[in-house]
Amino acid sequence: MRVGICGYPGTGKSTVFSALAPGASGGGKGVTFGNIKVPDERIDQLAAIFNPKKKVYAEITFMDFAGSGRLDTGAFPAEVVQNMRNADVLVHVVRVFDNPVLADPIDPARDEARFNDELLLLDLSVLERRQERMRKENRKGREVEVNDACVNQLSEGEPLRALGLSEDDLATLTGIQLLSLKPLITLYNLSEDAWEDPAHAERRAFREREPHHVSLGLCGSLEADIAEMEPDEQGEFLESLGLSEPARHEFIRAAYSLLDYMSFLTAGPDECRAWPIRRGLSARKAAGKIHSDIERGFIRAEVYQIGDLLAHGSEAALKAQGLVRLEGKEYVMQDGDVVNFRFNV
Ligand SMILES: Nc1nc2c(ncn2[C@@H]2O[C@H](COP(=O)(O)OP(=O)(O)O)[C@@H](O)[C@H]2O)c(=O)[nH]1
Ligand SMILES: [Mg+2]
Repeated sequence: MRVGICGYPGTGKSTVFSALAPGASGGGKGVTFGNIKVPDERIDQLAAIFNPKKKVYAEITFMDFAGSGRLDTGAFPAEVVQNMRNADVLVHVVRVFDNPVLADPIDPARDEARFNDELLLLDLSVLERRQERMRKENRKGREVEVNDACVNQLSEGEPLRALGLSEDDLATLTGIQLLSLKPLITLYNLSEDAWEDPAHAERRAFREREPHHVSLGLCGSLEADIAEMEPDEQGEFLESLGLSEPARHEFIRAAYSLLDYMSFLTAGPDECRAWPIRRGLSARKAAGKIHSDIERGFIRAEVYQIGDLLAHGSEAALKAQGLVRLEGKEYVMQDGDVVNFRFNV
């Protein structure tokens, strides 16, 4: 999962980035990448039983873009837009702290509106050009209807993510990387005072805003400090602030629920591993995440729930109890399924 951190200058994007992806360094053209492992106690539980050579957690790649939107017009530089298009999820960092180098007052509602309008305009210009081209080519069918519906939605000032397009309709837009179609996390970067201020309670809490749009708050500079601490030091500090976990953990859950992600698991003497997939994926498609040969040569999946394994202690015990199921290619994968795919090539 690639998470793009965007926003206006001095809103704390780089600070939030270092809170979410501590210790990151790798760079690209106008973007810094930071990979983190998604904490998952199930991998540790599997490892305690299987003693694998390797533990592999799901990963998230955060991207901190070198450029920001313009404070006056709201527009983003072309290079930043290009980088935004490569993200699976957009994070809009909204400033709710006093930045002494900015004359610009704190105004979260204005910043959100400015950002949303910018995404709509960028998408509209892409889709209007496409509409024009399809008209010239005298194209007909669902592809044209979906494009028209999108242009209407944007013209009414609404993002494409709220349009509720079906999988088939979405497929007609493959490869266009529309920005207002991407799931959005509005991330309020609160000062320590704002964090404690009841007036900002709504911004602090995790909230579902619209379809595929959630918001939550954190205190960026504090979280960046927390992220740099040793684990036991971290625990004490969080406790002293009345927090139960780093904001990063809440953020990861928000991103997973937004993308409707879950993980299935594989376990054996070589590795215990989490595989992130979209909810609702069939066993055969899920097998393809591991290797295309396994998808192509799929025979069946041997599946059990990790909870059953923990209750019975070993695969052998599960088999003896008849708790290992044989599932076919259409089986819908469930969160916490431990799977062994049978296939031939
Ligand atoms: N008080 C306060 N200052 C912050 C916070 N987050 C960032 N800053 C400061 O705001 C300035 C801009 O932060 P930076 O992360 O570079 O912003 P960017 O331009 O959006 O990447 C820096 O001086 C940060 O120390 C915060 O949560 N609280
Ligand atoms: Mg920055």
